[in-house]
Amino acid sequence: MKFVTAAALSAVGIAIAATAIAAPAPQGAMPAPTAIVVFDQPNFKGRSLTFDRSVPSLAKVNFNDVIASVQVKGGRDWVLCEHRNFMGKCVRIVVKEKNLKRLKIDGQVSSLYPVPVAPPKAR
Ligand SMILES: [Ca+2]
Repeated sequence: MKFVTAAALSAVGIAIAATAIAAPAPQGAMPAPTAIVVFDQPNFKGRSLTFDRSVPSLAKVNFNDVIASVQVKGGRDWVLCEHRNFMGKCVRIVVKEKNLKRLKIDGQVSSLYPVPVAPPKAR
């Protein structure tokens, strides 16, 4: 039983640490506004769309598996995921990426969300 207690305490410690990382903003502050511009060509060219909130399915906006470069507007990073509902391989974008081929996720992104927030629940 002592082992179980130690494991439970350890889990609490991890949860507290994760909360501290996910919420660096002052207590009560809203997450900073953010947006991301996505392009279907490298170097911020081609067809583009702008998002200011999570997108569980890029297919719904006719932009599935085409993103080649991205530019973040605002103070929060964004995470791009290979499959819809934030599944599969995911990469974090800081400021911008002129060619997603460098992250090996070009032409594969199907969902995206801004951080720091908990990953949105799948729908
Ligand atoms: Ca995909």
